[in-house]
Amino acid sequence: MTPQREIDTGLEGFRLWPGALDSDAQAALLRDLRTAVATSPFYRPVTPGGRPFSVRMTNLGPLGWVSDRDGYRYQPTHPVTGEAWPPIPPVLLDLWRDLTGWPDPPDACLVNLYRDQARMGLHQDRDEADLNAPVLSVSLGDTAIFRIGPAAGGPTRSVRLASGDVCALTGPARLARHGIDRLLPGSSTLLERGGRINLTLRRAGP
Ligand code: MD3
Ligand code: FE
Repeated sequence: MTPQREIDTGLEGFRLWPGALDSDAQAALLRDLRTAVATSPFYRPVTPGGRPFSVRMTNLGPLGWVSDRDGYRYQPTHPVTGEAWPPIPPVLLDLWRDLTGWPDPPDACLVNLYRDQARMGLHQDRDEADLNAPVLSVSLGDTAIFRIGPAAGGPTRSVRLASGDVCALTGPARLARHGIDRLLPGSSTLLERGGRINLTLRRAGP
């Protein structure tokens, strides 16, 4: 793996390591994901209002984030198969330990699949029991235009997240408003059919 160089984002608590995963590490992680989705497929959740997300999702780890007519929550099983989520691959547990230094390992990893026009509106992540624990994100595939701004509202900035980039949301950035405006199609050849996968490691449970 290439040495991890952190860049200054100018946004307190938003830490970014461009190219933290080299192309071999990206390909290896993609193989782990293919194994996981064989039993825990991507599906399309709906919002509490009943609108389908444009992003398809699955999860890894003891807990997974789900959304349906009853709301948002973390649960131990896949809502379609009823099975436990597959384990979080060791390489992701190592990244979490090395980059966040958080004393406990993540207990949830949401996996988002973006194809074509998929996007994610501005939101906050606040369904986790301990909102002081960081979130760590790994991007694979086409570059995304990521938008981030203060928790209280106000001006947002846009940041490109490319394949192999890893970012952490810590401290004051943990409750930042953020979303994905769009992809840059054809910017990566990692995924055979194009698109992007984002993995977010979290501490969800108490
Ligand atoms: C800032 N995912 O899964 S990753 C999400 O690319 C989510 O799929 C986006 O937002 C994606 O909730 C963005 C970067 C990211 C992840 C979690 C955050 C930024 C964050 C949590 C708090 C603040
Ligand atoms: Fe989010």
